[in-house]
Amino acid sequence: MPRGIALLILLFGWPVCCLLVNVGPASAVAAEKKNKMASEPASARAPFDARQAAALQAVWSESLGVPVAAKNSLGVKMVLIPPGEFLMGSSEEQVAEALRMAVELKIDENTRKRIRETERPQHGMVIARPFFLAETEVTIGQFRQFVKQTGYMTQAEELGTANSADPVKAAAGKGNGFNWRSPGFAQREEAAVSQVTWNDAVVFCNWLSAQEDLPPAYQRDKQAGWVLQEESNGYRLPTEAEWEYAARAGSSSTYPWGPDAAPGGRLMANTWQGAFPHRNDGALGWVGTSPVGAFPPNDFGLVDMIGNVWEWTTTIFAGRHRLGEAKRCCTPSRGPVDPDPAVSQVLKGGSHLCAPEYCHRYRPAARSPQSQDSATTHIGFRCVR
Ligand SMILES: [Ca+2]
Repeated sequence: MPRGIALLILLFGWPVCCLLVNVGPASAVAAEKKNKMASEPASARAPFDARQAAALQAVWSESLGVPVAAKNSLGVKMVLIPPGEFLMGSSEEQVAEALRMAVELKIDENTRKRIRETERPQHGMVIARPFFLAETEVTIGQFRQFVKQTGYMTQAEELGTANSADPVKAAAGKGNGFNWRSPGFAQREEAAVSQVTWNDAVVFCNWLSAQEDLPPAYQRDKQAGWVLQEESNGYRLPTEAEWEYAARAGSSSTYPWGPDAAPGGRLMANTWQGAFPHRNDGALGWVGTSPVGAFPPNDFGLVDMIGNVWEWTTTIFAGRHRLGEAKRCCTPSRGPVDPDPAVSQVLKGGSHLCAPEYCHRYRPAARSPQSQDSATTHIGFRCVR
């Protein structure tokens, strides 16, 4: 018996493993399907714990014949995320709790409205196939390699402006010269890159694909701009569903690590510490972005999914979760695509600028709209393939 299957039996019992030998009708197509099902491990079904997450990764790793985590050409560790089902969005209880907290902390009505509306309704989501997600956000050092090789200029560099690192001065951000090299605070090569637009992120993903002779995930169309190539296995930005599923890593709690933001006082993510926006004590001493991996990993082994920088996704923002759309997610929906101020992409995860009394968004269910041409100190990205 393969070691992975034995692990599944140990953790989930025989009923789950019986799915591995499901029998279908006796036609050629059904036989092929049967063989596929017989050879594929069972999908994950949230909630599951750290031990189960590791076992699922191990059994899928064995089935696919690839490591659970392996470095790519850029030295980025790509982590195998097994397919599975989970509840996406916030439960009614979690929304009520977030709103109770919002009232207590006197959070503005706009933020309350977002919590009240955008994370609902909670709904089942199926991630139909395994994928590989970068362990970390793209770092300054990695982005520098891309720029060095291509001579690429980010949109903020071309415009000569980006948002200010100081939230108090953010409104006066025109012509400030901030960009990924100089976001407005000191940063190390291992820090998450920021001040990059959705467009910059797409170009980076295509470059990374080219490094590995993979077809580009985005192709430029004169009318439509960047168009996602669904059949490509190149690097791209994750869908919102992929991102949330990977960030939860089996957890159904408010935070991936449990119900409390800082269990026992332990900081779990790079979020604003202090009285926003006038005093920032820095999370673990990091003011602004932190080096990736400075905070504990989640149960899939991913770091900084919550906090540090918000992360671009390939999903277009809608005010509520659209239940009418196909539930079997993984392949992103087609489109949008050029940097268009009128189109907002979903951001996930919250950032170093997120304080409880300001946004309370460093939760996997939280989502924020951002126009494709925005470059700010608190938005970055990671790639998937
Ligand atoms: Ca992040």
